[in-house]
Amino acid sequence: MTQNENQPTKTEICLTIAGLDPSGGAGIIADIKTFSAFDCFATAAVASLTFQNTQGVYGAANQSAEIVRRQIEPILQDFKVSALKTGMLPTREIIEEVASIIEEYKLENFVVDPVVRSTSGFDLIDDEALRVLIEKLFPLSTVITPNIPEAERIAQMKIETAEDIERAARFMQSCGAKNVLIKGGHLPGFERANKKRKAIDFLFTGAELHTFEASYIETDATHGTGCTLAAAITANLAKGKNLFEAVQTAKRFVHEAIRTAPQIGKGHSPVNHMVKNY
Ligand code: PXL
Repeated sequence: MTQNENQPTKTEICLTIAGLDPSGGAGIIADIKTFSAFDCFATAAVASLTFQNTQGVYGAANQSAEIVRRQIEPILQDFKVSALKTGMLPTREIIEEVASIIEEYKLENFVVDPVVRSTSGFDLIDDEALRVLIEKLFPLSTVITPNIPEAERIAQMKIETAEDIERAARFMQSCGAKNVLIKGGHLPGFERANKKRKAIDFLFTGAELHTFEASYIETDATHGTGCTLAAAITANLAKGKNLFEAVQTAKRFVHEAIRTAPQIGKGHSPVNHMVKNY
């Protein structure tokens, strides 16, 4: 492409409020790359600076609610943010601040990834903060995106069957979440139609249930898959897709991102956030 072919670009602006994983696989860096992969302009506010790599999370410097607000307000005073997502919000104070900012600025297209624990078992939120996240952020959300362990902790029940998934989703809707996407990737052997393991996600919208299937990829390259899926949904909502289309596109994107993961690091490799052709 010659330089004259470059035209001013029309772009939607997305915001992530989440943890920073300096090793680049999860959190804000995953979100920024994913927004960019969908040609959205990425903005970000750091709720916690984590210390980690592909092998584990070693700690986190949580930010104050004030520091979080001071990052977000100048962005909102300057830009029209078309969609936003939250990831790791470690404290009650941060969650309350984020909820009031969303209300003050009347932000729409809000994806809540209720991040609870890292794959390696590090607690990313305490019980009180989780309770406030449910109470304050679920009612403001367009969709929430728990995986099975997160849904189990939120609904305080064991999830093993399709009925359990539905019960957990209905509970989360009763807490104010309009739409609930439960990611079934952690369910070994669930709904095996033809013996091949599937990664099935369940989207509950009002009274309806949609399922999204992909073949299960046997791999360790799963660092940041949740962040990447939620960011991809956010970008697609920003671009005007409806929730069903946004989830469908995001699911295909993450499947290909896992399949083409760079296989770096000694632990769980990050996925390929900039994957093409999904
Ligand atoms: O995948 C959950 C997650 C989200 N955000 C940050 C993380 C992790 C898991 O480690 O570190 C910043």
